[in-house]
Amino acid sequence: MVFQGRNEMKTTDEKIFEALDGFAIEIPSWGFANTGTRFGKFVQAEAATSIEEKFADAAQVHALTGASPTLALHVLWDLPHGVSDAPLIQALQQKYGVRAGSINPNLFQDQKYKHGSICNPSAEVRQMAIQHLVDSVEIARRLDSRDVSLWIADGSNYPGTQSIPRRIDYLMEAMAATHAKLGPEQRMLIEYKPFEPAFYHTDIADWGMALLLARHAGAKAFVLVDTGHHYQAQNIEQIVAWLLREDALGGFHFNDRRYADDDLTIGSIDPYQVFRIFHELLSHPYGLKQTAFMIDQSHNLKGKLEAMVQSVCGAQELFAKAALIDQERLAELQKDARLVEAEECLRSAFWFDVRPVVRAWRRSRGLREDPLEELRTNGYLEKVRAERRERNSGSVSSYA
Ligand code: PSV
Ligand code: MN
Repeated sequence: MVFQGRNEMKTTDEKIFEALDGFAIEIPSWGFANTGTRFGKFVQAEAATSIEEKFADAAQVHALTGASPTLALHVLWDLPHGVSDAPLIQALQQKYGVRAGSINPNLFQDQKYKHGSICNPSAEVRQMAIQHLVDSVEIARRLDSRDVSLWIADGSNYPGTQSIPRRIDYLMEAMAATHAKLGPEQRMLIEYKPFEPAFYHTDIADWGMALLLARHAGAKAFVLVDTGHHYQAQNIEQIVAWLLREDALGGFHFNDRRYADDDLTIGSIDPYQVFRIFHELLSHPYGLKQTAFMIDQSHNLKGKLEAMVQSVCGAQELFAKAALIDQERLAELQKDARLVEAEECLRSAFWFDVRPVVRAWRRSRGLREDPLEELRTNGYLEKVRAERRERNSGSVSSYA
C-alpha cells in the first residue's frame, strides 16, 4: 500500500515511526485502584492500594509501552492532605521515573457538596470549593504539572429546584478565581458532561458552555473533551474541529462507550471514531501542539494493568493509522468533491494493518514487541498480586 503524498517521500514505515515517536498518552491513577459500579465492586488482588503502588503500576505500563510517561492524579484520592503531600509525590516521581500529569481537583465527594460545589447556593460551600481549586493549582505548581483538569459534577435533579442563571454567575466567579492563581506555564482544562450525577441539569453540560467559561476565565483556560461525555450520535470530531479553530482545545479524556459514560477501553466499541478525532488533530497545523492525551478509564471486570496496557497500545495503533492519511491528497479530493475517492482515502488508512510496523517500532526502540504478552509473563502481576492480596481482601469474603 502506498501512502505517499505527491511531495512527500516518506514511506509508510517512516510515517508510523515518526508518529509513534511523538505520541504519549497519560494514564489515570484511578485506573489502578479498585473501583466498581454503583451496584457493587469486584475486587482485584492486583489493584493498587496506595499512591506508591499506583506509581509502580504506571511505571510498569510505561516500561511496556514506551508511551505513558505521566500519571494523572486525583487530589482527594492521591493527595488526601493536599499540598503537604507534594513532597511524597516528588519522591515517587524520582523513584519510578513517571511524572505527575494533570491534577484533578475533587469537588464531588464531600458531604457538603450535596447541592453542588462551586455552584452551591451556600456562599460558604462555594468558598470551600474555590479554595480546593486554588490548592489544586498550588499542588500542580509544586509538581511542575502543567494542567489542572476541572470536572464539575454540579447540577440538579428536578426542575425549579435551582436557579440555572445564578449558578452560571457562580461558575464564572470560581473559574476566574482559579485562573487568577495559574502561573505562566500552567493551564486549566474545563471538562463538560451532559448528565450524571445530576439528572435534570448539569452546570457544565456541553462544549459550548465549557468554551464560554474558558473564554471568560482567561487565556490559560481550555476545553477538555471526554469522549464518554456526549449524547448518543454526537459528532465528536466536529466539536474537535471547532475547538481547534478557536484555539480552545486543551486535551482529551479517552474511553469508549455504548450507552452512557461507560469507561470502556478506548476504541473497543468505535475505533473509527477515535481515528476520526486523530484525523482532525493531524489535519490542523497546530492540532497536536497543546493537546493533552489522557485515558480516563477505570475497569471493574478487566485486569487493571492488562486493561491499561491494552488501552495505550490501542491508542498507539489508532494514532499510527491516522498518521497514514494523505492529508494533501485528501484536501484536493475534497476540493473537487470526489466523494468516493475522498472517503476511500480516509478509509484505506483506517483499514491498513499497522500492527507489524508498530511491532517493528517497538523492537527498534528497545521495547518488547508484544506488551500484553510481556505483562502476562514477566512476573510483575504475580508479584503485586501476592503483595497486595491481603490488603485488597478488606470488605469482601472472596474475590478473584
Ligand atoms: C467524570 O465522569 C470524569 O470523567 C472526570 O474526568 C473525573 O475526574 C473522572 O471521570 C474520574 O471520576
Ligand atoms: Mn473525564
